[in-house]
Amino acid sequence: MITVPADPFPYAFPPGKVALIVIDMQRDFVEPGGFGESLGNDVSLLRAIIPTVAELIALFRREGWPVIHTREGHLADLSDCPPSKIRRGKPSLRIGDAGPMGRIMVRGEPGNAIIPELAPIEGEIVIDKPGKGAFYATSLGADLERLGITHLVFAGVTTEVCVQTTMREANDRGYDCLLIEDATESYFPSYKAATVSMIAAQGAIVGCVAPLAALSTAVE
Ligand code: TIU
Repeated sequence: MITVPADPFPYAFPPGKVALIVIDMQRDFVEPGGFGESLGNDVSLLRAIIPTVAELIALFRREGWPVIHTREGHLADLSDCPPSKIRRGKPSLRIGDAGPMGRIMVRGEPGNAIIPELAPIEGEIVIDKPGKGAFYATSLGADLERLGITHLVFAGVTTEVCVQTTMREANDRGYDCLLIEDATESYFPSYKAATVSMIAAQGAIVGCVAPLAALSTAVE
């Protein structure tokens, strides 16, 4: 077992049964001109975590542990996108509209791609998900079972939306979860702070939380 100092107690995981899930580090959320900015958000906040996420991915690759990437997006005919999701809010561009990086949140469009700094490499699983949670309507559960994974480490955006939803889905399915707090970000700093705190509250009701340095030192 490898033990990481974490909140609210040390997070122990068996190497060989752990995977990293990097949530939605795609151009639509992290680059200007995408869905995130169309919702009125400042994407520079999210861009600040890119070097930390890259370091976390490099650690997993070095150890030979699986790295799984997710992308939120929809089929070209939007048949997997609930009308309520399209209607929600008053974005300058809605899901399916043509934007500077292609159709907003549509699979295969340039904006749906993972940012080049964190691009998946040969052999890494990429999960295309229509929802906030990466387990809903995807192969993720079956993939993790096939790989014999019991412990999941999380990074990506946004902390209170897709990261938290996926961690809760994972927690309900029995996975032991760790959130790397400096490898996740929100457009709203107070939402990130509240999410990090509620995940670890009540004896890690959703999972443990630690900075990347704690994991790196434990793995060395
Ligand atoms: N990936 C993800 O979190 N999807 C969102 O729509 N997040 C927002 O914060 N809007």
